[in-house]
Parts: sequence; C-alpha cells; structure tokens
Amino acid sequence: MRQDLIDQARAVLERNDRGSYTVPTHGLYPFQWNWDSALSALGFAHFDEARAWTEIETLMAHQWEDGMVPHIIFHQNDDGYFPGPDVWGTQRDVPTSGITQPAVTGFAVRRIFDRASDRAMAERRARALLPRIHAWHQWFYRDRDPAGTGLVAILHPWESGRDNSVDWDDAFERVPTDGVGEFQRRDTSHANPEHRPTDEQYKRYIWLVQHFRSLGWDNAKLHDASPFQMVDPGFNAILIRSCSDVADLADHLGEPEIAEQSRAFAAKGIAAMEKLWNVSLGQYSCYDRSTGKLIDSASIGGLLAAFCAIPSARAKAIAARITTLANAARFTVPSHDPTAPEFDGTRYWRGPVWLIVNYMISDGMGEAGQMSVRDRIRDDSIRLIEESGFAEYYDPKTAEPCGGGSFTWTAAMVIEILS
Ligand code: 9YW
Repeated sequence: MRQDLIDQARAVLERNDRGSYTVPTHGLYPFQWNWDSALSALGFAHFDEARAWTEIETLMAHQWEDGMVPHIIFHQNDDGYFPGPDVWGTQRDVPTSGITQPAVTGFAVRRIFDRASDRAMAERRARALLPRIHAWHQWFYRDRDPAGTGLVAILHPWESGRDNSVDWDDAFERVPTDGVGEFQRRDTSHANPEHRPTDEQYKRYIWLVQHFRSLGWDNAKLHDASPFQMVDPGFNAILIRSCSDVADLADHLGEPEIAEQSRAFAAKGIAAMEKLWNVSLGQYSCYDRSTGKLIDSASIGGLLAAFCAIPSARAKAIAARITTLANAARFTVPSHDPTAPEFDGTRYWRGPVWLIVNYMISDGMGEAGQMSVRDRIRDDSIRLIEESGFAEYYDPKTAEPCGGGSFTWTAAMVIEILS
C-alpha cells in the first residue's frame, strides 16, 4: 500500500514536470511557484537527485539583482492564470511576479544535501546555491525589516502563501480598491469558486500589485509605502529555520562569513518571535506593523512557528494546541481553528488542511521532541491521501478534496513522509 502511494505520488511529480521546473498543477497554476518548487524538490530527491537540484537552480536563476526571489516565474505564456506578466509589469527578460514567498529553499537545500548519495554533485551544486540563498535572506532583513526588529514583514497576502487567511481580514479593510479596473479571474474556471478567495479579496490583491508597480518595484521603497505590513510567525519561522540550515551548510562548505551572519539572523529572529506569542490564544499570532497590534486570529501561521527552534515551553504549548484542534476536526492540522466563527472548512486558507504545512509543523514537533503530535500529523496526512487523493487541500472534517487535483507539493510531501 505504502509503495503504491509512493508510486502514485511519483507519477504526479512526473506529470507536472516541465523539464527544468515543475508546475504546481496542470491548468490552475501553469508556471513555477517559489515555495512549491523548493518543497517539491524534496520529493524528487528520493528518486532523482539531479532533478531535485535542477528545480532549485531554476528558481534561483530568476533571483532579482537586489536578492529578492520572486513568487512566480512565468516561463511561458499561458492565458489560464490571472494575474499574468502584463499585470505585474516587472520588465524582466523572463517575466516574474514582483513579490516573494516563504523562504523554504535554504531548509530544502540543506535537507537534500544531507541525504544526497551523490556527495560530489551535492557539494558542487549546494556550493553554487549557497551565496544566492544567503543574498535572499540578506534582502529580507534589509528591505523587509528596515527598523532591524529581527522579524520581516510581508507586504501582500500572496507572499505568505496563505492568500485568504483570516489573519489579513482586518488589515484588508485598509487596502483600497479605487483604480482597480475590470478584470477576469481565471482561477474560478479551474476550481470551485466556493473553495477560492472572494472577488472583494481579489480586488485588494490587485490594488496592492498596481500600487507596487507604480513604485517601479523598487524594494527600497515598497515596505514603507505599503498599507499592508504584516509580521507572520509562520513566514518568519521558515526564514529563521532556513538561516539556521544555511549556517550549518556554510560551516560544512567552508564559508565562515555566511555561517556567522546566518546564525546571527536566526538568533535575533528567535528572540524576537517571543513578541508574537498571543497569550489569549495560547499560540503565536500575526502582528500588524501598521497598527502596532497583535491580531487575534487563531490560524495555522501561529502553529507553523514551531518550524524554527522556539523555546521548548512554547513548542509544548503548540503541541497542546494542535491536540485541542484535533478534537474539533477529523484531520490535523486545520488552517484555522474549527471552533472560531470565521472557520470555513473548504475555503482555501480559512480552514482546510494543507500537506506542506503539516509537513513543516510535524518536522518542528519532531525537533522539539513532541513525538506523539508529530506522528498524529503524519498519520492524518497519509489518511487524507488514502481517502481523497493528491488534492491541493482538504476539508479537515470531511476529507473532501478541494482546489486543484494531482498537486505537485502534496505528492512530494507523501514521498517525504513515507520514504
Ligand atoms: C494563487 C501554488 C500557489 C501556492 C500558494 C497558494 C496558491 C496561488 O497556490 O496561490 O494564485 O492564489 O495559496 O501558497 O504557492 O501552489
């Protein structure tokens, strides 16, 4: 049975493989997405190490001169997705979006490196990637944390990877929609509109894109000019974890300056994470940098914090919180608390379970010694696949498969968990 699932997962990866990059799924997402690629490479590495390295190299080849790594790379034309390159207007030879996504690449590279059987290839390819990944991390702490707090802000919900999370609802009230003309969404023709963000949210997504475009995508200006500046614990935890992993890798590859700076980023970040602890929720939560307030939204962003080396008392509290959530749903970990009024079990990031987030939280739980919660998340993840196939996300109460099907990173996580 397990080998059967691994074989099916591998077939999904192969179907979505476009040679030097992978699309998240045919139709709905016809380009290369940033954190999808890094996590999908983990799956490839189990049966084709060279292909895994190529996935990440293709992503990093489109890094901007300032260090930013874009969230979408539009390798070829496809009208099936909105907003396409003409809306972003980033003026690059191979068009890209103008915002970034969770920096999971440093973690993925370290993991692929550690497990590689072809050591010479791993040394060569990791050595070439290391300075690029480090430059991305430096960009984050320079342009997304201009006051040097130790935590970076996202300027668009798409950067978090959790597009329509409840976390952004209040801040989105402040994002205007004037000047956003008519547009035609394409996502709702590929997937059930009930499973996707609303039109009102899309107007605000596009307003932010137009605003940043009017500033010439100059990252030195965007942070202060954005009405949306959100400090997401999950996003920061991924960056901190990648900084720690890059530090270890740099030690191994004889790059002491990269190691030292990466370790300093991680240490400062972990200390600053404490400010995101939300006592009333018993978990971490987002901080709205524009208003200076913690947001009382019990989302998975606050649990994903466990992906970096938070204090053990905090990891224990997160484990307890996941156990409580598990009692309110059949499958862990719902992307929003099922007992909260905003919970919606099929609408994207407002309730459904996502295997990639499960993977990262369970990894963090394992690192923190919380083995029973780690195992529970992994078992639930595989039960979801057995019941409902390789979907984009799942209803945590019914296991209904939602969004796109034959999904690359879902398949990659299955290979990771079962191999
Ligand atoms: C979109 C590709 C991407 C993920 C994001 C997810 C979704 C794309 O799909 O965003 O157009 O809304 O929210 O995390 O990278 O799988």
